[in-house]
Amino acid sequence: MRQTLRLFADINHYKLVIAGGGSGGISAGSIFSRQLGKNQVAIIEPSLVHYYQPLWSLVGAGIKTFEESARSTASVMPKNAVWINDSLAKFDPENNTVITKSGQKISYDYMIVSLGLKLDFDKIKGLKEGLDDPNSNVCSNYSPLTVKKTFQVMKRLKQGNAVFTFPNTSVKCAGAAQKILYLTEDYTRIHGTRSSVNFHYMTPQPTIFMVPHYSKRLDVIIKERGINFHPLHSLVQVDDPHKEAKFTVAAETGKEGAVTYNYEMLHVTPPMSVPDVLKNSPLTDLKVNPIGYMCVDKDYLCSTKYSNIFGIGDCTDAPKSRTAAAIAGELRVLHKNLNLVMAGKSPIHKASGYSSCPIVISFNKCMLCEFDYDLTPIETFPVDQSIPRRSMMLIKKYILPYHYWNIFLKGYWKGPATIRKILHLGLKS
Ligand code: FAD
Ligand code: UQ1
Repeated sequence: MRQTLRLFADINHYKLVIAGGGSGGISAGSIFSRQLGKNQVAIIEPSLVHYYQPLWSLVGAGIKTFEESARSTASVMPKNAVWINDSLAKFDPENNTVITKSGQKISYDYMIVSLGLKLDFDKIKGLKEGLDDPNSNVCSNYSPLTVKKTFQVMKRLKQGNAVFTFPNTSVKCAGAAQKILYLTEDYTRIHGTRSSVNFHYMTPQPTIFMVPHYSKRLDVIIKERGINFHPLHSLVQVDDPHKEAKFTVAAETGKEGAVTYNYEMLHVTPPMSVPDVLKNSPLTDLKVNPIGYMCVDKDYLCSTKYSNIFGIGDCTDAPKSRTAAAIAGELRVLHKNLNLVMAGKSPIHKASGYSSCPIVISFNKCMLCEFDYDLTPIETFPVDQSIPRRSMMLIKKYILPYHYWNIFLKGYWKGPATIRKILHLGLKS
């Protein structure tokens, strides 16, 4: 008891607390710490390293190095912000406080929640064992602990089945599950082994991509390239000693049951979930969303329960496609709405649900998908972006990484809406 009192004696107070210092937390922290001044914004982030996760699709194919995707958290921390290098252990929004794992109690006037998603490799039986064995052919671009192995597996692939999976949960960057499929397929063409390898893409979803404008084109691409598409298939077990991946097949296929595929390469997109600290907090409502996302108003991005709390990025229930690009769009709205709330007014600015997914189709071409909450394409460039292009690959490979570290994280990028308006002037309605 005495210990507890002593730990809670020093309550640090900040005007704005940001829970999680990933893509959303650092960029929002940059904007608000610039505006509010020194030591007014605290960012709670346990990791010493910040990753540019979108680069991992290219790291997995040997196009970029893992080191290029990582920088120290200290180096990306906004200079006016206070970095609390700890994990958040409890939200207490009724008292405008949070408690960290080490027992620090922190109070705030306003809070932004940006805790991202956690990877649940352990929800697939045998998957972790397969991933952990450096000599196995099981890999995943989704974690900093596994992404470096993908290129090793890709180089070893000379024949047999190459199997790529999508989980039965929502994920960050849904497109990344298939980017690595196209890159591996292209790699075997470049190295003369394509005719000895069978490619399989397995997903519980009914279509290859959720936006019809792009999935129509992807259907043509996979057909032309001889990739086998297996909708309504969920990975349930990996038996790496026998190089077997087991799937359940949904009734709608007419072949309900289970199937097993042997593999010489297995790339897994793991199931993902909301960090427990958020899932078990008053910021969610498991009756509204059983997954435990933070409940936000999808237009205004504020908590549906607490008017001084906002959510951004992968951990909220705003029905967008979860990407860093979506965060850029959310930042524009969150910035304006939180300023209104700070001035005692109600939020009025509405999010469109903009998201973007650069689907890398080969070593030199990329399809830059952009769409909103309704899955309607809203393309930045005045060309049909469903056509894979070299120019889009140059953007993905060179412009976006530079832009992430130097512009986005510093809070200077709020999505391409303005560029889109300029480029479309007179060309499209
Ligand atoms: P994150 O950036 O994941 O940050 C969450 C932070 O919360 C982390 O730093 C974590 O340490 C911290 N945290 C967790 N628990 C706690 C706790 N208890 N206390 C305190 N802090 C905590 N997006 C694109 O736009 N384009 C792409 O091409 C693209 N490709 C991708 C490819 C791959 C392979 C992957 C994995 C992702 C890709 N993304 C892409 C998605 C993008 O990286 C994410 O959508 C984005 O990083 C989400 O930002 P966030 O702030 O919500 O979460
Ligand atoms: C984007 O804004 C962004 O993040 C900040 C990404 O993450 C790295 C992207 O992948 C994309 C495509 C965008 C959107 C940018 C343009 C130029 C359309």
